[in-house]
Amino acid sequence: MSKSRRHFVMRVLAGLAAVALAGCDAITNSSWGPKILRNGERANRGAQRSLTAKSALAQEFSEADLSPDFRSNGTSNPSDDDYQRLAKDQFRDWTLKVEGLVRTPTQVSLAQLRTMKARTQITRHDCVEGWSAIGKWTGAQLSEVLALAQPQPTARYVVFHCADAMDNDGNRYYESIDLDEAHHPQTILAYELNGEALPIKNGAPIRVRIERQLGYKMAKYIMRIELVADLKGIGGGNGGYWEDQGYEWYAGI
Ligand SMILES: Nc1nc2c(c(=O)[nH]1)N[C@H]1C(S)=C(S)[C@@H](COP(=O)(O)O)O[C@H]1N2
Ligand SMILES: [Mo]
Repeated sequence: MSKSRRHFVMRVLAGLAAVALAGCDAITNSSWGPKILRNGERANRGAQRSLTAKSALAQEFSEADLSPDFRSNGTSNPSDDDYQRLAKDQFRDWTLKVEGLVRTPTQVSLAQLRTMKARTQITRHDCVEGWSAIGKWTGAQLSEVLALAQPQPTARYVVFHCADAMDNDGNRYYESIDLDEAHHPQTILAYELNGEALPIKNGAPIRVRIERQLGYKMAKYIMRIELVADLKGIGGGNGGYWEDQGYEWYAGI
């Protein structure tokens, strides 16, 4: 089975489980594929948001639980020239741009990010392809970075634009979350994994951690953060690279 097919089947199964859990009768409509994924997503998001406080923390683990190796999945080294140039100097010339619906478009270097309020958390990463790993992540809280740029009142979503091209048309990996998720204390721009600089295979110089959602939300190789009112104008319009292939936008665990 191809990778995207396997990913897709796993999401269908998760969507069905969510529908069943919520006791929803969407299945009797015998819808299938992306439509049932969206039904599952609504039930899943609704159930999750009503059962848990907006600020509920994802489970955190201890050092003894760490996986011996945190594997890489998806892109493991973006071949794009601009990325390779930055990587050569340990990302000294990399800056994270924060723009879109903000009062103060901002750029921060890796050194600046490292001086900001940091959080360390040991969490489990679940990939829809059927593997999990526990890692210790350190990074700046996304809320702090957003505060520098001051989102405008019309901003509703935070979009992460990544360095890695996913096809020959130059479409790059991207992901998005809403502002609630962006302000969650465990939502961090991680620059360390297990106490070391984040390796290229896991998203150097930074990748986002969104601990209550599935692995594909955790964008690696982030170059630019854009605040928007609507996801329709970005990529295929569904809020993420995998979402544009039919996966759920709200990928709650
Ligand atoms: N830029 C980018 N981010 C990405 C991906 C990718 O291919 N490119 N893959 C996603 C998927 S499906 C998973 S499971 C995780 C894998 O993270 P890891 O490589 O640190 O294991 O990254 C996510 N973020
Ligand atoms: Mo994944």
